[in-house]
Amino acid sequence: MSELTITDQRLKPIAAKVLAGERLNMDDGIALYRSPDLLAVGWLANYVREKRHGNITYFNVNRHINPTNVCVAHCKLCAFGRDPDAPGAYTFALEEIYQRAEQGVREGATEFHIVGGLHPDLSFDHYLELVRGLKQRCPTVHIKAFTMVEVHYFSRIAKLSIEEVLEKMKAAGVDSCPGGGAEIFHPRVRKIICDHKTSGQMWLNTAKKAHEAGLRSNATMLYGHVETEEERVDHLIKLRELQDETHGFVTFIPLAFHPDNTALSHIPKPTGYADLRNIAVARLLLDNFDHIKAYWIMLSPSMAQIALRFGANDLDGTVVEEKIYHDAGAKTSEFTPRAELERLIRAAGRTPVERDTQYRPVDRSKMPPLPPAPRPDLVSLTLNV
Ligand code: V47
Repeated sequence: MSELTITDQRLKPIAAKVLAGERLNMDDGIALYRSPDLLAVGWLANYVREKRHGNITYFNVNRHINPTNVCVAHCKLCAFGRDPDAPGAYTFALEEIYQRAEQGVREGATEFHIVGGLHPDLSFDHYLELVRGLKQRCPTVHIKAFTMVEVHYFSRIAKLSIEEVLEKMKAAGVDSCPGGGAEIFHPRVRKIICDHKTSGQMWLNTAKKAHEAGLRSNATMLYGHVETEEERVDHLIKLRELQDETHGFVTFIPLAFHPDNTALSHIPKPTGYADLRNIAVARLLLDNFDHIKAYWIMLSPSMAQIALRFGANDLDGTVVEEKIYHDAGAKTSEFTPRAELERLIRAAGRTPVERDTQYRPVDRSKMPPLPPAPRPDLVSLTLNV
């Protein structure tokens, strides 16, 4: 590693704590966000990252599936959700989801990442059937499905406790949960960007119950809209406190707000500087999280590559089809092949390791050959509900 050079005197005591492996506090977090010396903040985050993971950078072969964009939440931050009869509203039939999943298997996917809108007319049983059908058809693929917001919504529509919902999800075949819907926990911010959604406290309670039920999950933070630095640090510390209790979080993913086509389109996009700082501060504050993900779809492949020197140790996956960010103006591709992810990681001076969802290395030479013939293009089957 290069030498640490600090031009901002306020960072010196924080650097001493990081080098001694001591926990950072709220004031340290705020100082890291406010420091003009981004390179020193990045150096410290990279120090922690290399201590944990050396040169390794993980990626996976996955497929995102968004079963519906119909959503009752109407979050101002979102460009994806639609009313049932609005132009562009869609709900995939189960058969269409299975076709997409089977195509994913032929492409070598080890994970399905499933997140959708809060549909007013689909029952919890429909989602359980979706998962059961996926598990039956693709038994070796890890199903990472439903955010804490969806879990909370299922409990309301099915009139079941959160614990009962989680047990039924597990029994159907859900293996873990994605980290979406966390946004910023502070009520002031939620009132502006996602007024009708699950509260921050409820998101945390639900994650705690998921971990207690044996489902591990990811965590996210949406930055670059109306939140303050204090509210970001508060969010990270709340995640760290829950992780101390449950050790159920696998990965943290900072998500940059994309304003296009949202009710907050007047807010400018976060800059590259903000992207790198959020990765770095997360790595430094979340001392009990193993992994920090630079989600290339959200950051762009080039910025995600640089983030691998600012604390991130994972790029996420091949993805294939992505709607939430692309509806909000993301200019990235929806798919990056495995070889390109490896090339990006190597070009950043890191060692690529394909992982499964639990971060176990995937050895393709020991796996059965992929099914040969790709199926013809999917026929669009729209469910009228
Ligand atoms: O919860 C929605 C965010 C999230 C916008 O767990 C937006 O591995 C920016 O959580 N601009 C869903 N962000 C995506 C997500 C995720 C992504 C990748 C990996 C994992 C994981 C989880 O996307 C939402 C919300 O925070 N979002 N709209 C927008 N306009």
